[in-house]
Amino acid sequence: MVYKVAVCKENIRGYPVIEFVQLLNQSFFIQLVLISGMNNIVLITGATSGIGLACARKFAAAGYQLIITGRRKDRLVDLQQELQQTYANRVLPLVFDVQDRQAVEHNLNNLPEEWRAVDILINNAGLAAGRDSFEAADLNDWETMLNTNVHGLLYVTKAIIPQMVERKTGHIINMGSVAGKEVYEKGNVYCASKFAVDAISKAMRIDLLKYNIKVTAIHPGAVETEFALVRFKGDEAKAASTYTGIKPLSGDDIADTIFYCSQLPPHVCINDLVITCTQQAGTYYFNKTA
Ligand code: NDP
Ligand code: 8X3
Repeated sequence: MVYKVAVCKENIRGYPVIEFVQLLNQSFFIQLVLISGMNNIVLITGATSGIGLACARKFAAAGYQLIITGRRKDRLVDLQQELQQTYANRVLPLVFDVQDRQAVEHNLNNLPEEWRAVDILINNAGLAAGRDSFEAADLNDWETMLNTNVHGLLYVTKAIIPQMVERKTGHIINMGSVAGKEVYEKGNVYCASKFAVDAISKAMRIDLLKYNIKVTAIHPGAVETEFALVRFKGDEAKAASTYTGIKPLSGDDIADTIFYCSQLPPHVCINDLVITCTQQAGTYYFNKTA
């Protein structure tokens, strides 16, 4: 028999409740399902694939209500149905391109009343377009990366923070990259966009300090998602070669890490977290197997 036990968020973030439930579990052989995020709202940009999709599943499993965004409506609708059927969460899919300031503002400034109090914003939508030497790279690719990874993140954040400021609570989690810590050959503007995310995260943390808003930047190394396929514009062989000889991180690895950061007690904030697979150190050192 499965009993669903709803635990208020103040309690679940304190370990005693978890220990209490584990004790119950062991003593009375009762299978309990914790609903740690019940009533909390998480907004995840770029939830149609990879890290964002893994985050959506992770937070849904913990009972969060989810706002999921991306450009591919069919995937968002499928995900909404999957999460609602599996976990009975409320899920709001929003289809927009983060590069389009008007579309971002239209969608996020007109959220239904019950969706306005976003507790956690995961600024994940992003991409690399091309991997070319500076002189050969395509200006359109550069614009796409800057418009998505930097401007898009800013548009979304500006739309979401007013209610966090007003409520004096909230957690913003920005998706950086090891590419935002070290420049590598042919990484040029992708690296620049992630250096910008790093700087913006630091700036947010300082300016939003007075409002009790946590800001965490996550900087992964190679994660096997659709990222490489997008970067190499559908060239599957090139995309696959990104991960040859290593066991890369998975979207789930990053979702687990983000979830951990989001569950810490109110007085604890992980500022900056670099995470790679064990066979990677920084952006250019790999211990590849033959
Ligand atoms: P995926 O390509 O699998 O996912 C990218 C997501 O971003 C998709 O859901 C996509 O949705 C969304 N997205 C891209 N452009 C836009 C746009 N203009 N408007 C709205 N949504 C957009 O890649 P990952 O999951 O790997 O990437 C997620 C983040 O992680 C990115 O910011 C990336 O830079 C970062 N990262 C990735 C690493 C990796 O090795 N994979 C390592 C370090 C950081 P849709 O196409 O439906 O719009
Ligand atoms: C993605 C990681 O090293 O391909 O941000 O730039 S890398």
